[in-house]
Amino acid sequence: MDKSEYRIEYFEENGFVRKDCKKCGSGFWSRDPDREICGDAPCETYSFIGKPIFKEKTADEIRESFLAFFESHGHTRLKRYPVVARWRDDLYLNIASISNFQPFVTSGKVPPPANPLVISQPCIRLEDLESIGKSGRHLTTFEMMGHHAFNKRGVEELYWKNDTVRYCDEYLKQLGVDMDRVTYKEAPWMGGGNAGPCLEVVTGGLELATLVFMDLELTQNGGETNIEGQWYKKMETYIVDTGYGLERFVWASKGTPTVYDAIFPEMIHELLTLAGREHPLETHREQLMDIARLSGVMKKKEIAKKLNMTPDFVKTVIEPIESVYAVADHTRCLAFMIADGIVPSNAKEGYLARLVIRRSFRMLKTLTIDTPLEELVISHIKLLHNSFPELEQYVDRISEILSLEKNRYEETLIKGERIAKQKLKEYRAIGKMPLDASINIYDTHGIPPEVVVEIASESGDGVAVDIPDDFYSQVAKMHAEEKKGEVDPVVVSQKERTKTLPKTLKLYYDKPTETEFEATVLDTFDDFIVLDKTLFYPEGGGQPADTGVLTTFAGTDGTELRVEDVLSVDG
Ligand code: A5A
Repeated sequence: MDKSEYRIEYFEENGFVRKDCKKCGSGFWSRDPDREICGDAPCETYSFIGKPIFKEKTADEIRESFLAFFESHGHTRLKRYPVVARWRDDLYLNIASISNFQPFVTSGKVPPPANPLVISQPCIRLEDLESIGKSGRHLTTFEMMGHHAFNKRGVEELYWKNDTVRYCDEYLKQLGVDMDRVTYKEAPWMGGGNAGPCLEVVTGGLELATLVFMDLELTQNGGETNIEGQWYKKMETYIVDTGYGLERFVWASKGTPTVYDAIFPEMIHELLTLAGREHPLETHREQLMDIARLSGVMKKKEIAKKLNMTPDFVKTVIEPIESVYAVADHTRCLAFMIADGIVPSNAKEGYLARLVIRRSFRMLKTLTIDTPLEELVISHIKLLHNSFPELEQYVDRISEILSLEKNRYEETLIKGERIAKQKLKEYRAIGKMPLDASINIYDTHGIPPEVVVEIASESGDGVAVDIPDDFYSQVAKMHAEEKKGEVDPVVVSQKERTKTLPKTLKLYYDKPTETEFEATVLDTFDDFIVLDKTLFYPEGGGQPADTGVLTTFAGTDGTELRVEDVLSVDG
């Protein structure tokens, strides 16, 4: 990206200097003429741990100060959108405030709901799933505070780089941030067929926000700008897309060892009490603070080496608190996911919810906590009372879904043992089970790789199971990226299985008001039942599936099965 993209009047008028970072080489802007590194991790360690960047603020205070600041500068405040991105063909979860307006507002086809606007949008990102609890800064669920301006050349031109940087500077100043220690790092941005220059706003080693100036679109045959081998051209629209990480601001204001300690200390306390443990902040305060300062710069293994931590210390002090942090995070994620309408399943966003649920079950087990997950999620919802009172409406749904999921999970583990043993036998000759086999076992049968490893070591067959550290991030990424509607492995196996069956007769068109019917079961597999006819309306056209109950006939044992999801597979 051309350097001239970052020649912004505001920088020149306010005494900023441009430098290239001595460590990573990135260009950055700073008020401090002596600064030599960009200030971002991993070039700089966290300097705010134990030494907050500005006066302590709660999440509610930060959110309100941000929304009010931009309101006072002519922006309209919008309510949050759901965390499930139902309006997108390419995403299941809402990953950024700008996602709310993609693709039709950003492409200029539909006018924005207000312009300019400001919002604090709860987002969910699962690609860092394994880092949650460990990195100290990643959350699955976080609020992205964003102000957006949708400009159209010659039609409506509101503001661009200069005002965006000025707003950022003024907002940080208002919070009491030491402005000599703030750097704006040049970091070209691209995603979803668009691109543009971007500034990362960094202080004390922490990236607080990114300011994206989206004005390029991908072209097939040459263009004006080449970024990483792809050609882009200027769009008719040019969009201010900013993202300020709410939780990171709260963390910076508290200087706690992790963002988790800053955001949900009550939840952490509750989990530690249930696990009969103490927070290492009480037992090993200095060590924890030292680890925290290095955690932006190094991996855990390197920190352990540098600080001479014994394997026993890591196992008995660090790993348990990391699991506590992760469960506290996951309960917040599940509150939003289920309240916003996701039902755990083997496909689409339901798959992603199940991933988070099962990861929580496993960590609760290692922490020896038997409190049902639903109770913990409900505790977290109570903590969110001021910010998100709407979540409270869904506690019954959450209880029902999560207790069912627990039963399912236990059944899967029992069934899993048999399946895993069978699969391991197939690999006895080569002595190793490859990664795609583990992914396949997880995807089609829901059996976690840890369970396969356990069974492999018990069976004495000598089959090594290859599980990378980021197994769950990989599967989450795979599922989040697979385009909606595009065939995934689960759908392929369903199609294969149902190929020889007759099409199900759709009773709901002729009898739209009826709610009871009789049918014959043609096949069952995994969690699915195939019927010869049905009143259950399947998911489609953005509408969720019907739910209900199937009861076996009189004369049999009258078993009741709950129908949670309905899919139509080739009719
Ligand atoms: N659309 C652009 C603005 C965007 O999404 N930028 S971003 O990916 O950099 O995110 C903006 C800000 O959100 C980050 O600077 C960070 O403060 C916060 N953020 C991003 N991912 C996060 C995560 N997993 N946990 C906590 N905060 C996160």
